[in-house]
Amino acid sequence: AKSPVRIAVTGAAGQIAYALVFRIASGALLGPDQPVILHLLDLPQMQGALGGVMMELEDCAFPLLAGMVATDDPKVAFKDIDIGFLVGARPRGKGMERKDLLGANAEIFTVQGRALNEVAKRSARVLVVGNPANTNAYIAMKSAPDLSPDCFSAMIRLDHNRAASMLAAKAGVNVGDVGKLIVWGNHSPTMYPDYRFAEAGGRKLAEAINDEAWNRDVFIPTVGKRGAAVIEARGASSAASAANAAIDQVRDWVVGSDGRWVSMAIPSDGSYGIPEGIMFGVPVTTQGGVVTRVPNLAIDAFAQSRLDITLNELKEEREAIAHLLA
Ligand code: NAX
Repeated sequence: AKSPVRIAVTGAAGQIAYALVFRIASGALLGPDQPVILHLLDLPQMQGALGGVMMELEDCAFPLLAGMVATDDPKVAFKDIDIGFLVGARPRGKGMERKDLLGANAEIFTVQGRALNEVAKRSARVLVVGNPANTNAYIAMKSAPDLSPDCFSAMIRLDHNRAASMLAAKAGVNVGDVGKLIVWGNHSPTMYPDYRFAEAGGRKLAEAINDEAWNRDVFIPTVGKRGAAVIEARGASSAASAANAAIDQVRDWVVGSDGRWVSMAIPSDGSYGIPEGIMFGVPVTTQGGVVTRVPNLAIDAFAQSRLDITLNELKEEREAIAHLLA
């Protein structure tokens, strides 16, 4: 039998984690023959609720669940982990400005980055889901100088999946057949869902749709505001779809995308004019844990203007937290 993989989930008593940990334990992440040990981190005042989640995990009698650790200490949570889902974050409170939100989260992700640096496996793969996800991932990466920057990514897969569904519906194709779709940039309404290269069944979707006004006035803003639309309808933010996207992104990362393009926010290598280090959603293929950008795609004037908008936002976020990293 395979030896267990250690997987940390932070914010483990929260609503995304509630949709995530059961799927991890069932084998949806790493397959039906890979045992897992869950390391569950949440704040001290949430340990009671976390205990309830663990009771339910036990009550599922998952054959693959080889152990659980519950803690409020990041150094315990990240000890020897292979995979980390950093879901817990400080939500925006009443009257809190963007700057305050960035600052509060910078504190959390500095502490967690340092803990990862100290105790995680050197091969660890860490996905940041907690918002502002790209900048939180950037902070964790910068706080973990002994880990390769390649150990870190931020979640843009939910945006990618939202875009794929909307595109499939518009083009009248099965969503599973949509390939070569990209979501560029920040996980925020500035993101740029780009279907210029997208295909389904050998057909170019941009040719099938051929409607620039729909792209500009419907598709891009609807994907960008989908999170808000879910909150409006459900009275709570996306949880099951967020957990599903986290599974998709990490599964593709560690197991491989089998030649498919997927979108991941990863530290820039300078390509596409994105300054080095910025966590930016780009098209990638993955194999054996290695992420390879899809290179040299043509960027026309419209695409460039969209890239600039989301890049400028990420530069501003980096600027706002720079003093906290020194
Ligand atoms: P919840 O408020 O339900 O859960 C968050 C949990 O994190 C709570 O149990 C809280 O106690 C815990 N927590 C807070 N600070 C912590 C810390 N320092 N260490 C450990 N745990 C801590 O939020 P939920 O709906 O689960 O969302 C979690 C995060 O995901 C939020 O930041 C949210 O904005 C973000 N999202 C990101 C998405 C993405 O695509 N990147 C989409 C979905 C989601 O909005």
